[in-house]
Amino acid sequence: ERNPVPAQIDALVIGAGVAGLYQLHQLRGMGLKVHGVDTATDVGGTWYWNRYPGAKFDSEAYIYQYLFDEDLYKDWTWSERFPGQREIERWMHYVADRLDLRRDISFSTTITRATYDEDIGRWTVETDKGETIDARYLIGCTGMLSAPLEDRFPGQASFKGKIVHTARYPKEGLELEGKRVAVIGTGATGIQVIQTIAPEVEKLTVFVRTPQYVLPMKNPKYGPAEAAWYKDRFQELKSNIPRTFTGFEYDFKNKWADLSPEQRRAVLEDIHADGSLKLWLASFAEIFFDETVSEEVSEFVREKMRARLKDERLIDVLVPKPGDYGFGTHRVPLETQYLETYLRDNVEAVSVRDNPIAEIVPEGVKLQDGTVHEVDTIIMAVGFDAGSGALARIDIAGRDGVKLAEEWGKDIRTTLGLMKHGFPNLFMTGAPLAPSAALCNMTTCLQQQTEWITNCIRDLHQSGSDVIEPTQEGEDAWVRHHDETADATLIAKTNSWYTGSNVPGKPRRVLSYTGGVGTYRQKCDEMAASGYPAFAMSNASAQQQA
Ligand code: NA7
Repeated sequence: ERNPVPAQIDALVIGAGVAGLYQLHQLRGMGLKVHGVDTATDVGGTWYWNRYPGAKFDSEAYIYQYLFDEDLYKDWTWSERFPGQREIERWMHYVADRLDLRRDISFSTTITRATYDEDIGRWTVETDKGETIDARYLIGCTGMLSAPLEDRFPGQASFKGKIVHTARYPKEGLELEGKRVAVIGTGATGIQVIQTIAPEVEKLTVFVRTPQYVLPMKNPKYGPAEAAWYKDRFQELKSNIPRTFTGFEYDFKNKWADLSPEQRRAVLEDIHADGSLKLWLASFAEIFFDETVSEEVSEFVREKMRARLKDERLIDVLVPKPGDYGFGTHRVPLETQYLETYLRDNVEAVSVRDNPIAEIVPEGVKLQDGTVHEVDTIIMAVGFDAGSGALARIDIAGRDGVKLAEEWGKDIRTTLGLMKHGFPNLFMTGAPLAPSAALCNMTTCLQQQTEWITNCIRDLHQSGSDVIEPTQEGEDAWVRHHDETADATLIAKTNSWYTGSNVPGKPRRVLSYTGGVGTYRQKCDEMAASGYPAFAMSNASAQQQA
């Protein structure tokens, strides 16, 4: 049964994933009348939608959990270091049950339009069910990587077989056994799909455009000893994780210049053997800034990859080339026997770097040179309109009827990644110019962002106001700081969803704040402690009464 949406509330939370659930819980705890909506039929967000074969964490499960409630944390036990989607989804259900959240969420409900009324300082929000909600605050917990690029190729509708984007993989699954399957894309998603389905399918054809740096995952099962090991450290995790550079349990400790070549090699080998993202997020911070260090660490990873692939043609297709881009300037995927998958007889890697996919035809995938790869099923692991995509797909009109999609279509700007000038009382999480999936363990960042929003609304009310909006100057200052920080990194020079270059026409900007999770937190805290100098506050209710 779908919960009806209330007509008038204090806050509407869009999205029932990691951010939305906690946001709802906090605002409810504050005594606000708050309601959640989600297009999905249940909670989970990313972990509801991404049910493709092999979907799993690349963050250690015990650091992906919420840290705001010790019992909530300790009463859940993971089965392995990097669990899969089913288990993560069960965890999210556990959270929703424990906090009794579902009663305040309308599922199967999509927000189509939101219009700000300046006279009353409130949002009028419309759903696809024809309902209207009048809300003081609109909070987009819509996800950083939740707007899939579903219509990627001409001719998709003509395909005779099944064609799916990984983030819309059907709940009941797809029959892959005995099928000729194409996977397009070798990002974190494609890699998980490829290594998982290869043994099942008759033939797997992988279309590879940009080869990836990959790191082998070590995924031990967790028993009572491991559970005790992380649960006993709850307080330590709670105080350390939010202060690291990337919101993981580890941080950069080594300085490249302080070590000899042998010592550097030893550090890299040691960290590589950890089988986690540590080589990326806790080896040498210089990989993000210094071309020489970047190249040396990149070569270290390429060497590991070449040794596993052996075959020269596969190496050519699957291993990044010097000068392409550096290790860690794109999202680094963890993998399990991913490279070895290409050594199987039923798996073919097709490079589409110089001979791109031209269109989908009824029989399969057609390349620019006219070659058609005939397949029964196409799995598109082609990614997302990251950061701005999810909110921009809603028709949001702020002050003076200004449209968010149009603004972001010209230039993607926010203040602290939490609000946008021209859009009073619209808060967002996982949004552009805040730390996010690019360089942050998502739960760490989303907890901090939702907590900031909650505190902001509390401060606003305490100051006798009910409308808040970043000033133009405030926003300019954040964008400037963000850009200066981002432009000092090698990430700014690369092409991927990190810079928006995966979406044709999207204005280019490093989408994620690169100054570090701990630093960002400090800046957010200072903004609040100093009375929100980058924001203007007012009281619409009082003005209305006057
Ligand atoms: P990504 O990382 O954006 O990867 C998308 C992949 O699809 C990537 O290999 C792309 O190649 C490829 N792609 C996209 N369009 C095309 C076309 N037209 N032709 C060939 N190949 C194409 O998305 P993921 O879902 O893997 O990961 C997203 C995030 O989710 C991930 O970072 C995690 O944080 C979770 P390209 O590199 O553009 O050449």
